[in-house]
Amino acid sequence: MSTATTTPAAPMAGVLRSGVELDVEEFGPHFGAELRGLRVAQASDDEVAAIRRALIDYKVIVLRDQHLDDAAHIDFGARLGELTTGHPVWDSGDVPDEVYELDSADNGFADVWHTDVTFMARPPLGSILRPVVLPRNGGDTNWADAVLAYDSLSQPVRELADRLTAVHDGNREFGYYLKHRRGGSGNRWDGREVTELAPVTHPVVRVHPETGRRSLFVNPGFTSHIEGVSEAESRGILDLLYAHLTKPEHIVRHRWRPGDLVLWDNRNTLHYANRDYGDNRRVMHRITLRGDVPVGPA
Ligand SMILES: O=C(O)CCC(=O)C(=O)O
Ligand SMILES: [Fe+2]
Repeated sequence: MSTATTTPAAPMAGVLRSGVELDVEEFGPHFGAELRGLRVAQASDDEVAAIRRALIDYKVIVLRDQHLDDAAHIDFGARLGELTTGHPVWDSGDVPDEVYELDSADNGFADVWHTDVTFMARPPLGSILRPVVLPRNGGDTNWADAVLAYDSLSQPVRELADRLTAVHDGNREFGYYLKHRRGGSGNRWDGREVTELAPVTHPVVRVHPETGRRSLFVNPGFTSHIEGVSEAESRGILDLLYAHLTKPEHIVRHRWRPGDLVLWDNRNTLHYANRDYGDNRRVMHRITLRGDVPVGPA
């Protein structure tokens, strides 16, 4: 059974959110939207609340022509929630503590499907990303809707997934870096300095704390294995879920322009940045909102 839609993006002017009339262009029925006519740097409290509501409704929100700097990026983020440090272990250098910089010239790529920082007990609620240097072309970012992916599984597989837990391990990606480039002292995360990356366990199906909707909460970037099954079973289950999550009809793709700002709900999406721009440079700045401990179905 497919949940695919071939409807072209349709403008849906005048969607009422938190008392504010938003000019919304939906990318799909429940996933992805551009909000038009907003200036986040000058947004009223009602507009900020409406943007946050739209983030819950659409999971990925695009705002064009914002042209923020780090300070304005951080100010806007802080109006949406509590900010974390940029990353638990990565040192982004000459940027504010809240900013995580991905610079292609410093091996900063995100060309593996992942959900941000799921290797910590409390992964971020959401992320807010803006381009600083864009390649001439290429470098689009893709997001996958993990709610739609859960809902479009067959019932027996949903029921299997509901009962599973998985280990997420940041050592594979950042362990060497933490030990050897940071001398074992990373950044502060969740009130503590990160000195090691102990693997954490999360439910394979996450219940969204605000909507109650279930989503698949595993990702190729950080999930190491499913607990309580054989290695071969774990590999097979994860491969099945990853292939399903990344079906084209579960994905929106964003072509960046200078001035863009994209927000995503990090509790029920995955993302992937295309590495298709040769030797051109691409620099992105991200901030993240503090999240909670993922909860599975009862
Ligand atoms: O560079 C991108 O488009 C996405 C990078 C990324 O994974 C992130 O900011 O969390
Ligand atoms: Fe990411």
